Amino acid sequence: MPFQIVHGDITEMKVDAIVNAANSSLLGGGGVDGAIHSAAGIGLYKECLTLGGCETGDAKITLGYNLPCKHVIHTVGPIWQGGNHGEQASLTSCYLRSLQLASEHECESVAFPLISSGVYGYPADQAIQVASRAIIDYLKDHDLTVYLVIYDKHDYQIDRALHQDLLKYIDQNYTTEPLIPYAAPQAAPPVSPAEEEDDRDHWSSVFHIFQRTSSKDRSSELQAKLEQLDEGFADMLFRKIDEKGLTDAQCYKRANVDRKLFSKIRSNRDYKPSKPTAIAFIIALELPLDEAMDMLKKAGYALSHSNKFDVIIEYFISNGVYDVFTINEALFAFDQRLLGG
Ligand code: AR6
Repeated sequence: MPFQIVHGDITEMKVDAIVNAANSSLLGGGGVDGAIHSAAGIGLYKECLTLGGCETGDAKITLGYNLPCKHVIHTVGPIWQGGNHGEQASLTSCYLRSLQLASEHECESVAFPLISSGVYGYPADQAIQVASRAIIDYLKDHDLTVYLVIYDKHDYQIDRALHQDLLKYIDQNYTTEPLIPYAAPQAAPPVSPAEEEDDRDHWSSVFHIFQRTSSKDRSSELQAKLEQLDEGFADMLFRKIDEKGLTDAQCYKRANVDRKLFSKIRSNRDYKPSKPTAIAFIIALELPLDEAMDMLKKAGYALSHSNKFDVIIEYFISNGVYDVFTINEALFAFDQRLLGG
């Protein structure tokens, strides 16, 4: 998935590069900087000594040493001073410069912490917005997988009004009851050995007659049915892409789906996507709920009210919100799987 928000410790990310929220000396400090230096070991500190520091909004790159990543990109975020001192532009620049360095060093995957949102005091909700916007913008023209690693889940807040509205919708629509009332099976009455023997004889003769008389008819009937299959998921996807006048790239980028995965679907029309991937395409195509249900069915899925993920998706489609990243922010806040593939 090109852009993913994950919960965890950035020092454990197995990616090509992780980004460090450093200070201008680049010689270590507290927070994520301290965690990265202590996990990487003295080699990182020695290389940082050669870099000559770094300006706010800029970035420099080193090796990863004992970390599971190849590179560490060190960037210096702005200190929050109320928001009117160019903080947003500096923070955007941190993401952009880091991503440019990652591309120059042929990194295919990069993980960011929430730069400036700790010691430097940038309000976490605004820091997430700046980070997401900068990353999504960059991904419009670059093939890269980018993770935004949220260390403390409390830092993560979506828009308050959206959150309230979603809670209300979930409350009204989410049910843990099955949609069809469940009837417990009745215990079968005991069967005597003689009755069992009769039963076996009966079914075995029915089976032989069925096999002898109708196997030819049945196979041609089945053949005919197989030749008249309904349009499949991939065919509907490609038809809709054409109808909407989108290019393939526009579609998979809007869907937050990796180019390689999209090529797989292009070359194998029977490809069965995962449910979050199927929904990501539905969102990219901006399908109304009835068409969304139809397309999901073609991939073998449905939306149900006994699944929180489904209720959240239904909420966004019903409200005409077709931005995968906004939906993913909400899914993340409610601990659900994210869209894309
Ligand atoms: N993995 C991912 N994120 C983390 C981790 C971790 N292991 N540890 C903390 N965070 P901060 P800043 C999150 O203070 O605000 C340093 O001393 C944390 O929850 O590390 O840019 C530098 O040397 C927060 O959301 O960086 C500078 O002097 C985010 O990382 C100064 O702090 C950033 O918090 C930089 O301050």
